[in-house]
Amino acid sequence: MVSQAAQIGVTGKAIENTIVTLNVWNPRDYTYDRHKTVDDRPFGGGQGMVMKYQPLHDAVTASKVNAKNDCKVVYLSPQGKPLTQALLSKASKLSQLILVAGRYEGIDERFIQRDCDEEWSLGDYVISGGELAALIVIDAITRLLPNVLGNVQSAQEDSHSDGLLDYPQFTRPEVIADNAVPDVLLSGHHADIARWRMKQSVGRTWQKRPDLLKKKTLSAEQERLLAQFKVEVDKV
Ligand code: 9WO
Repeated sequence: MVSQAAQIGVTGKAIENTIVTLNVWNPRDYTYDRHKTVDDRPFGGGQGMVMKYQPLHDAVTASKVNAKNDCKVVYLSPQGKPLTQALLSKASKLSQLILVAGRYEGIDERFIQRDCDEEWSLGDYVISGGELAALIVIDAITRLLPNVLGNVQSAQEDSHSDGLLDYPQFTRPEVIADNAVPDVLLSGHHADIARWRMKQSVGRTWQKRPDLLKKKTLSAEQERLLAQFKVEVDKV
């Protein structure tokens, strides 16, 4: 599923251009019993099954042949550290990243302790397996690699790279029903447009994600624009 989905779009192009290599290891290929068993019943009882240590360990070991020192093993789970653009940016500089996708009700804790360097979470929700989470990480990291996005700047200018949300975007037509594009964007005044966009970015972050603003120190200019934004909100 992961390799097929990754053939599409930006990740597919990056694979074609050998900017990134994607390999998939199936722990089932590292089992030695007739039924290729990767799961077993949990000690202590309870519902469901747990992934066994040995097939996971052997699959990760196999994926590490030829690995350099800057290779990390990351387990994707709801118990992980919340994933941020900063963590992704750091990971994009590694020569190899091994993403472990769990299934069933989880994996033997000793694999996380002994074989994984980090545990990452995409958010506080549960999905049925780690593969979809791995795809998201693969996509988010690939687009940060040099020469993947046409415009070198666009990954840096994204939402979250500076800790702020994006400003609103508009394209043709200029008017939809009674809803017109803000005048400033049609003005051709590049400095005014940049100021308006910065005001929208800090303003929207203040409105929608105040938690992000608390982590950030705004410049004097950004503080001024935010104050202006708040005044304009009050007027509406
Ligand atoms: C399933 C389950 C069923 C009954 C009681 C407790 C249970 N916990 C789980 C569970 O967490 N299963 C996980 C499924 C096992 C590891 C892989 N799975 C997973 C990864 N679900 N969600 C993620 C995930 C990964 C990264 N960011 C957010 C969620």
